[in-house]
Parts: sequence; structure tokens; C-alpha cells
Amino acid sequence: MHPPLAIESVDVRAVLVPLKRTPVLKSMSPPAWTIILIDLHMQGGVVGRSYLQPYLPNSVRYIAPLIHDLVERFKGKPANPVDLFRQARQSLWPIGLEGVTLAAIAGLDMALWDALSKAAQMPLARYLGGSVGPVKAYNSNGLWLVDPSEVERETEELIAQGDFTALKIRLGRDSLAQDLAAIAAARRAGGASLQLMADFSQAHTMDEAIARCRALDGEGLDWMEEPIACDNLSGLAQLRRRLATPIQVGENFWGPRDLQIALELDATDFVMPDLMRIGGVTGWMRAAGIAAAKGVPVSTHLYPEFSAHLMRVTETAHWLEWCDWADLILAEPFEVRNGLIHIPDRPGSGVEWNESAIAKYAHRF
Ligand code: SMN
Ligand code: MG
Repeated sequence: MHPPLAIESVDVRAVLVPLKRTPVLKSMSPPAWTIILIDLHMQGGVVGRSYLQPYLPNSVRYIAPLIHDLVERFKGKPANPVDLFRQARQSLWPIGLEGVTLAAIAGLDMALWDALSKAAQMPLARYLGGSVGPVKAYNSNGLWLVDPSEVERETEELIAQGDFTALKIRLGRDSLAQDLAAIAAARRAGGASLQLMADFSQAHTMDEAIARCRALDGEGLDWMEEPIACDNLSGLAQLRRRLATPIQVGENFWGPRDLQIALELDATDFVMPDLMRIGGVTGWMRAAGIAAAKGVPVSTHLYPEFSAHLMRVTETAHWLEWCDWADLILAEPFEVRNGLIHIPDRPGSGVEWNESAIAKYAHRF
């Protein structure tokens, strides 16, 4: 029998990675991408790895110390992610169960699942009871709130990155005419069959969203994502009742119970948890169970590598959001072909570092 792995120590580093296309949202436009790198060392030499993407460079200053505190507390204890998830939350509730707390727990949780599956010599998808195989993906690397005149060329580039049949398009510009022009340009470049996932990233007030989303309801969009503030669940439920296009939210669910509440309020048609906010692999598995019980399709947000493994064991798996923003710092980025992401057949999640790139883009905090 395998003796349990035990936690020994952690290294927490960060990088600021250049992006080919700067994300342009109404609320932010980061010129570089913040990634926290976690190396969780086990007694005996196995290293579990994960990364977090908190958007804000300065947030590393408060997320990293909490990761160190937790590892100090769990040092020498068996590497049981489910136990760590519960015990860490039980000890941190006085400062809040979400935000920094859950981000730190999620990062460690993913690294623990990586370590366990490495020790078992299995890809994470197989360790979780599934199989390694391709996962249906859309390309989310661009079509930010740029001038509609740029959309045609960018659509061609994004499709060509992996023979994609589906792209994310960002909407919520100052005028409806500009959004319509962007959609028309994408369709000119990608043809009528191109699937477009529209993301408003919380751009609108309720009144604006009703007008804008109703005006775009006949555009054949696959979903309308976060048209209003992500925590306005009753507003989303109202909006949803007035639209034929499905509503999509979930990247800002903090923990599986946020997903449960959103579904109880009929706030959304689809969900797309983000691994840092839903609580890592442990949080994902719980959230996926709740969504499956309600028959709600589950897509992913960022983290294409861990997310690909999880989609293989998610009953109502829908679309994986593919973005290549961590590729620069990965030893072997996952392959994308024919609109599918391919999980490498190697132990763990397949996330290992490109150390020279990490040295080059190091973010000192
Ligand atoms: C998004 C917003 C901000 C950073 C990354 C991604 C977007 C998405 O909401 O869903 O891709
Ligand atoms: Mg989004």
C-alpha cells in the first residue's frame, strides 16, 4: 500500500507575462498578466504544481503570505485536499471565506491533486476516475473591446490558432451600433456557422442590459455572459426571463454554494466556474455535482490545463475556455488542434515550469 504523501514546504513565486492582445474591458485593461506559481513540496520528493491568476499584480503581496501560513499549519500532515479544504476554511472564516482565503486554498488544493496524481503515476483526469482525451474548446484570446474595424482580421487569426469553430467576443461598447458592427465583422470573417460566446464582463446597468441584450437577442449568440454586475443574481434572473439567448455566469462564483444559490434563483442557463474562485479541484467537483443534478451545462474559465482534466469528469461538460496566457511559462503547453485541447498522457496535471521564462518575467512583490 502507498504510504500517504505528507506536505513539507512551499515555494511561491510570481510572474508578469506579456500578452499578445491586451484585454480591454470596461473595468480594467491589464497590460501584462499576473500569475502566481505554486510549488508544493512533499516529503519524499514529489512536487505538486499549480498557478493562480488574480489579475492584480499587487494582490500577490497578500495571497502569497496566506499560502505560506497554510503550508506552515499543514506541514507534516497527509496531503489530503478534501481535509485541507475543510480545515482551512474552518480556521479562516473570521476573515471571510471568499477572496484571498479561497484563492490561497484553491492554489494549494490544485497543487495537492497534482501531487497525488503524480505519486499515483496517473494523469489527473484518470486519477479522478475519467480518461485522457480531447476536450471541446473555444478561443478566448482576443476580440476585446477593440474598434470593430480590427475584428475581421483578428477573427481570422483566432480561428487559425487551432481550427476553432467557436470564439469569445467581448461586447458592451458605448453604442449598440458598435457591438453590431463587431458581430457582423466576426461573421464576415468566420462565416455564418462560427459560434460566438458574447461576454459583457459586467459592463451594463440593469436598464442598459435589458435594452442592449434584447437588441442583440436575434444575433445567434451562443450565450450572453455577465451582462450586469456578477453578484446581481435577481437581476440576472429577470434578464434571463426576457431573453431567448442563454445567460452564462460563474467566473465570479466564490465556492460551490455560490453556484447552488445562482441555480436556485434561476439566475442563469449555463455556468462557468473559475478554478481559483470555485475552490480548486475539490470546489470544482462539488460545483459540477450541483450543476449536473440540475442539468445545467458547465463550461470553464481560464486555467485550460487543470480545467481540461476536470471537463473529462464533469457530467454536463459544455465548453472549455482556451487562452494561451500561461503558455510562455509552461514547459510543455497543451496542444490545441481542430478546436480541441489535448491532455498530455503524463502523470499529474501536466503543468510544469519553463524556468528560463519564469526568470525573465519574474514579478518581485
Ligand atoms: C475575462 C475577464 C478578465 C480577465 C480574463 C477573462 C473574461 C472571460 O471575463 O470570461 O474570459
Ligand atoms: Mg467572462
